[in-house]
Amino acid sequence: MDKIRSSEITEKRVYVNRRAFIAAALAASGCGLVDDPRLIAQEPAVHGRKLMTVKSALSTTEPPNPWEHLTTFNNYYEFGTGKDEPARNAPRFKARQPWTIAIEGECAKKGTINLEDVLKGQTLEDRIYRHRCVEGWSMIIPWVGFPLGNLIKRCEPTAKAAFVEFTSLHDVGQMPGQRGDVLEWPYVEGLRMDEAMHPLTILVVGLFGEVLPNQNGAPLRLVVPWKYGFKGIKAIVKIRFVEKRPVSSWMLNYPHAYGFYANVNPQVDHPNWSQAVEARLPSFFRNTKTQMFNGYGDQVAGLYKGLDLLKNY
Ligand SMILES: Nc1nc2c(c(=O)[nH]1)N[C@H]1C(S)=C(S)[C@@H](COP(=O)(O)O)O[C@H]1N2
Ligand SMILES: [Mo]
Repeated sequence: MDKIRSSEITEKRVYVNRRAFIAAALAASGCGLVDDPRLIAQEPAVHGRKLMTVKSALSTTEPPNPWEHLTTFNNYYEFGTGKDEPARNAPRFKARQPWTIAIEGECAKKGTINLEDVLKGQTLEDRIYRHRCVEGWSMIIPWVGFPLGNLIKRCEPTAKAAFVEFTSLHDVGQMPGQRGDVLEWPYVEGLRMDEAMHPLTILVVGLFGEVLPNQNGAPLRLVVPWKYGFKGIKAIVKIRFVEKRPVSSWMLNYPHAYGFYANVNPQVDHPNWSQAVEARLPSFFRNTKTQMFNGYGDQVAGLYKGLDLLKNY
């Protein structure tokens, strides 16, 4: 008993010292993404700044794609439609300090919240998820994040809040892709409230245990692993609770091809290609069978009982 106690004390002292060290490192570097000690390297990281994380039981055991790959093959039309363009154009992007998120609509706690306040009291988890892009490629991605539901509860949605709408930053000066009209800007996505509250749905601030690179959606993005990648909206600046189903950017611009649900479904083809198979990068051969709900059916199929998934795609 005594032994346990003294080890706890030691743990605590180490923890406190580490916090002090982190705070000092932050002051010295002056490069905080947000002014939260957990977001600053307590030790030099390979590509940037390391996060304090815990492992998640909800991770897949498949080996992740390497950092190089995850940060150079991206979809982020604000920085160009080429897969290599976000890696070239997004590093220049400067996230507003502090990064604020507007909380609007059907909730008691409307207002503006700083990212550092969002992160206060959150445990950041390493979540290794399968990622399936609607275009037919897939990767294994080690995200760092926390359940979106934790933030939603703090907003105290009203009984009328049936959906959650997310909006990305609109900043034509910093996002060259917004000068074009491949999509209407800003990028918008939405989830049904029960999808948003599902424990697999996370807000992401990191990759491979480090601070999220710009091309992957820094400083804050959504990840919903049983849906096509386009649901994973990047650079989130607004979260709005609504009664009616939001119209997402891809529904608005290409309604014949993109529905609201965007559940990974090998039986519903894109108008121009089959969704039955996928190319697991770095292979470009579509020889991996796509799984219903991207393999997360055991956890999420219950959300869609009674819904015709051939019509509600
Ligand atoms: N704001 C914004 N978010 C976005 C996109 C985008 O163009 N703009 N592309 C989506 C698509 S289609 C995919 S597949 C994922 C890619 O995320 P990654 O580059 O981090 O893997 O981001 C999604 N989020
Ligand atoms: Mo995608």
